[in-house]
Amino acid sequence: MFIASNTPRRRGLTVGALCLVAMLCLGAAAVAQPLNIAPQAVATHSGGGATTYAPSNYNDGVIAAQGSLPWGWTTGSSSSGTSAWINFMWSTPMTMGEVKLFYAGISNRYLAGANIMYWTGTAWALAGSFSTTTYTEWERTITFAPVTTTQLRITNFLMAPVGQTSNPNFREIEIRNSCTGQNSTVSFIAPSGINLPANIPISYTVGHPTKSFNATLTFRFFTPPGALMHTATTTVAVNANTVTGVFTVPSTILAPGFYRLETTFNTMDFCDKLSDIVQSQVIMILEPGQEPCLVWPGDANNDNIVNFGDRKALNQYIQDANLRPTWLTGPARYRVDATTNPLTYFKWEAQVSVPWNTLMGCYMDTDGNGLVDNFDYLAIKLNWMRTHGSSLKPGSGFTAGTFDLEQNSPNPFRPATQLRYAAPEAASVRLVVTDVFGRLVATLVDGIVSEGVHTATFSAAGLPSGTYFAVVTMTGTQSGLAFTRTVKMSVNK
Ligand SMILES: [Ca+2]
Ligand SMILES: [Ca+2]
Repeated sequence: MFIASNTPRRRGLTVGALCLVAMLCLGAAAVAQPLNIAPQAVATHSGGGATTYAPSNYNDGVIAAQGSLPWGWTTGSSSSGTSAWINFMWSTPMTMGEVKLFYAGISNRYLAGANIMYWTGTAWALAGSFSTTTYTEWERTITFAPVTTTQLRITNFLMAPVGQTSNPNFREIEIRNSCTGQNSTVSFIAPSGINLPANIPISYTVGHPTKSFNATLTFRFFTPPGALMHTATTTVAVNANTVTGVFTVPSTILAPGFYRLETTFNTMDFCDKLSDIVQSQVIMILEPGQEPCLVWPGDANNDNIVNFGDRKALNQYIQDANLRPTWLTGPARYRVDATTNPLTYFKWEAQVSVPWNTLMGCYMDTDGNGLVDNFDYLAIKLNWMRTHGSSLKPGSGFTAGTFDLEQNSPNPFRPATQLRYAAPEAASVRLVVTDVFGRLVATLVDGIVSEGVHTATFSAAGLPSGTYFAVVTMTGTQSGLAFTRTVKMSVNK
């Protein structure tokens, strides 16, 4: 069998390749040849034995359509330099701009590089080259500035591991013209935020100025860590410059969270062949009525500053969540540069996150990976003592019907100020004041309070001027719901 079992199949097998497998080649001549392929070329090589291959030995009669060399073909005694080569020759000068190699490694030997040379009429000149350390790749397209010539030569083989001298094992070689066609135009857009249980309408545009064909659009939803959660496919008849449509995916198949919607357009490219164009967009899916939280990595208790208070809050949260696993896992955050910037989730800026089961969960997951654990101390360390101005929403109002802590009044103050807090049910309340380092300054409330609005007074007598934080922690005695809020207070002389 020509095709080894470990050789990956590629898309879009041409007539030539099918013939090659099944030897059903009689009809091939009647089929229009693919465009941009050197016709009537012959291949020779530098190895021992025969130096000229009749194209029909390997293929459907047009070697340049599917230039194929036998399995196990050898470069001969040299693994690099110019003494090993494969030539493609034709009689009428043609413009070439692309060589595609399909090769395979066996017995741990791989093609790690090669040069493409062209014949100027008097000498060989370099057209293009490649090298790789990804030895398991199976195909490589080398594009180069188009050259008009009658010969192309593949040479300067680099084999891996170093020292190997044979068996590049080309399954096929394709040589193409300079591909003067035109690419399809493609684009898509989906809403950046979706509230369940709505559907996700994906608007797309596909078009080609000169060709008609069927495009295949594949939509894939990935979680931030890269797990594929859903795939959908549609076919679009491209018969105009611009074809538009809407493909709808039910969002109920996805849990709330961030997703990267990757759309692959299999369309006609400038070489007049079908190839993939991949675009992506981020979509956030929320439960009805949910709003995203803005996370400052390291500010685990969301009080505007990263200090001891965050280490303590994280400790407490993990301890409280010991018997509540749903508190420790939630939707992972999404940063578009996550694959190229390993520190992106620690960057000191407001990062959008999908809410967790608990109010504080998304802040506690300081590194955004969807898990609250000891690794989240790292963001605290990296952003130690940093402050921001966005969490304290002054004027956002005080809600008596839910757990809440109001901005102190007056503020700034000297000597005393008042803090209102609300509990919608009897609750265990702890209201403390800390300095900017998170050190305890005063305990204002520590015990069970009844349902309703309460007021606590904080006296700064004897304390230096500066910034202080009032931190309230409330847990409903019936619901078990936990709430934490911090307000920043200024003590002035
Ligand atoms: Ca903090
Ligand atoms: Ca985490």
